Amino acid sequence: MPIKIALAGNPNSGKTTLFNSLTGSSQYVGNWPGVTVEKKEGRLKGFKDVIITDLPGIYSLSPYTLEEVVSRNYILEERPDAIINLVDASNIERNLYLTTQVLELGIPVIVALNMIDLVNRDGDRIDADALSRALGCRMVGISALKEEGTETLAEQAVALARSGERCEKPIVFSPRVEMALKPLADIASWHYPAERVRWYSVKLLERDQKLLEEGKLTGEELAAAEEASAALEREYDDDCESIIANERYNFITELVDSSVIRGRVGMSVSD
Ligand code: GDP
Ligand code: K
Ligand code: MG
Repeated sequence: MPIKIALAGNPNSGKTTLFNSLTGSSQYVGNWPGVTVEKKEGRLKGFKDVIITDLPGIYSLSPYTLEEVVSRNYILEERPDAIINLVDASNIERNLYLTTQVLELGIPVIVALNMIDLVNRDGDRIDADALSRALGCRMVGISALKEEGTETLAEQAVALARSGERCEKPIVFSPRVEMALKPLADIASWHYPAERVRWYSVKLLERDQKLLEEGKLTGEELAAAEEASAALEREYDDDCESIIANERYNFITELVDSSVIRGRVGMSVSD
């Protein structure tokens, strides 16, 4: 069985540039089953038995766009051995929103901080070790365009895929949200493998339509899940999807504040 590695990231994060650099000419392009979204796969240069899949560009793993559904179905059904989450490091705050979700899928993840050439050009500094510790996953700085760091990334991704080592769950949500997730995790653990319980409990809290349509839960479980969501919404006076999204953003804002130093900050004095 070949090793499968998926590339996931926002549109314009450099996925295709990286994909081309990693696979060279050994690519095949088709469509994802049933939809006209382009599917690109290729063999990793220098490795006989490693297949790279370029997933559609997405901002979130919610079920609203075709690209999101294709990406999450691929990840949940095909179970790649590892995910390379490509992050545009010059837009790190926006890009890490998807990262917090990818880390919940129960699949080994390595984050590639791409466009590091732009970060350096602007004199910004990213403390990749601090980010890596807070997110609980490996992290490599690269420039896909200049093909810098890409070999290291490929080697680390393959090693990660072979080891099957999963990331530690970052502490993203508040204690109150964690309390709401607890009964949902108990329900999810009856229906899904342990490593995927986190993903499904968050999706249950959000009343994710695609998940509810799967029909794995009993009526009683659905009612209990609904009550957990409704109770949280009463307390926050907001809907669960927004509550979860806000907590992801808060987590990322704090993380970026403490791990990214802007070289341009001093410029504002003169403009
Ligand atoms: P995708 O939408 O994720 O497939 O992104 P693309 O690979 O199409 O890249 C989007 C744009 O970013 C293109 O203009 C690339 O040339 C550029 N790009 C990709 N990687 C880098 C990088 O490491 N540094 C810089 N400066 N530009 C990059
Ligand atoms: K761009
Ligand atoms: Mg692309």
